[in-house]
Amino acid sequence: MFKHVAIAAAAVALVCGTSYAALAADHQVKMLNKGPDGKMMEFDPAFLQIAPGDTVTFVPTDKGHSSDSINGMIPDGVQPWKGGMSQEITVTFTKPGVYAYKCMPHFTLGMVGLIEVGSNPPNLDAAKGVRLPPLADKKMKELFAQVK
Ligand SMILES: [Cu+2]
Repeated sequence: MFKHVAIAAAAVALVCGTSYAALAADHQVKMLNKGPDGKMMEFDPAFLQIAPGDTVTFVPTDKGHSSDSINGMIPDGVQPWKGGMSQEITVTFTKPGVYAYKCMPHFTLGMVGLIEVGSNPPNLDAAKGVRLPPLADKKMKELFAQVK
């Protein structure tokens, strides 16, 4: 999966040229046993707003976590990602919208995150309509509140 994502990112860089690649930023999200606010099992930062073309690298600062997109909570036509346990994964985001993701083993403990690509995400209502486990739902509502 990581290999596939890397190839997609290379293809984007090739199509758009070096000037575009130079503008794109990489953002890091740490996967932690204990978040900055003291809560257990968190992505840090759990909410990110980025520009189309930017990448996000999920860093296994602590082991035993993963980053997987949540079905129905990414824009239509976008390829889902599944990072694998304790693996670093870099995902390129080209299409505007919201992208929600989870840590597979800690989904029910509320270990979820949200990335907003661009602004006024067209799939916001669709993403908000997806049912999540109670703790994940609570956290996701906090994250949705930060969408511009
Ligand atoms: Cu986790």
